[in-house]
Amino acid sequence: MADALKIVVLNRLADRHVTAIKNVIPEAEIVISDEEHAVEHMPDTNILVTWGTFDARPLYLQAPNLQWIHALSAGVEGLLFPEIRSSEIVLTNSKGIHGIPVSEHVFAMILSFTRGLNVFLRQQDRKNWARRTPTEEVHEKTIAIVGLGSIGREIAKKAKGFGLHVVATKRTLTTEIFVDKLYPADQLPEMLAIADFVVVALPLLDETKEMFQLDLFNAMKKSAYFFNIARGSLVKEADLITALREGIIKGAGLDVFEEEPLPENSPLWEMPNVIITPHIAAFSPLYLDRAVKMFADNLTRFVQNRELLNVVDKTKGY
Ligand code: OXD
Repeated sequence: MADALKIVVLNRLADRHVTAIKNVIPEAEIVISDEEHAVEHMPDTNILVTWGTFDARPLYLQAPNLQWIHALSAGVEGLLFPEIRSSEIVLTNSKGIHGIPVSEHVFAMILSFTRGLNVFLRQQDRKNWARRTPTEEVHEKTIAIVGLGSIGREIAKKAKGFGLHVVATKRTLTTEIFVDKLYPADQLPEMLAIADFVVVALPLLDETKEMFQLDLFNAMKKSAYFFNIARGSLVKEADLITALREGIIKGAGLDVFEEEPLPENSPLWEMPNVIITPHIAAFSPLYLDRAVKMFADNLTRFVQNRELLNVVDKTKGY
C-alpha cells in the first residue's frame, strides 16, 4: 500500500514540511494544491489534508479511494457533511497545537481592557494625551473558562501566573492543576455569576450552537468581560450586541463571528468596548511546523496500521 499512497495537501508547505512527510513514506506522492485544482487529483487520492472550515464535500464525491481526511485546524465543521459521517473515512484534527498562541491572544485582549489599551490606542491615533480612562488589575480576579480542553489548560496556566482565580466547566470533572474549581456544564450560570473574565473555548456542536444568549449574559457581572476565541456561532451575536450596548456586560474580545469576515455593517466594529481580531488567535510562525509534525506522527501510525491520534467522533463532531 505504502508506495501507492497519494497525499493531497490543500495548503502551501515549505520544503521542510514536505521533507517531514517524505521521511515517513519516501515513496508517497505528495501533491500541494489549491482548492480549485484539487479535484483533478481526487480519483486516486488516499489522504486529504485540509482546513476544517473548508467544504470538502465536492472533493469527497470525486474521491473513491479516500481513506483519511486530516484537518490542519481544530474545528472540522466543513468536513462533517452527511456522506462523510456515514462513511468509513477517518477524520482527524489538529487539536492540541493551539494552546500557546491562543492563550497568549486571550491575555493580550484581557490586559488590553484592564490597562485601557482599547481606549489609549484610539487616543494615540488622534495624538491625544488624556489620562482619564481608569485602569484595573487582573490580580485576584476570577477567570472562567467555558469548555476546558488543551487551549483552556494553557489559559489556566497563564492565569495562575497573573494571580487570577481560575474556574472552568469541563465534561469530566477530574482534577486540573491550574484550576481552582471545576463546574459541571449544568452549573454554567452559577460559574458565570462569579467571573470577571469569561472565555469561551468550546467546540461548535449541535448542542453548543448559540449557547450564549441573553440569559447567560444576564447571568454575568455587569463588570465582566467576555472573550470568544472558539467559534462565532457559539454565541447569538444579536444578544451579545444587546448585552454590550445595554451595559449587561462591560466589554468583549472577539476573534470569531457568526459571519466571517465580519460584515462592514456590524455594530460591533464601532463599539468602544469591543476588541476585534480577524480569526487569527491561533496564528503563529510555528503553526504549520506543529500541524505538519502532528500529521507526520499520525501518518507513521497510519502506515503501521496503528490507531490514529485525534480521531474526530463523527457523530459527536469533536
Ligand atoms: C482552528 C482555529 O479551528 O484556529 O484551528 O480556528
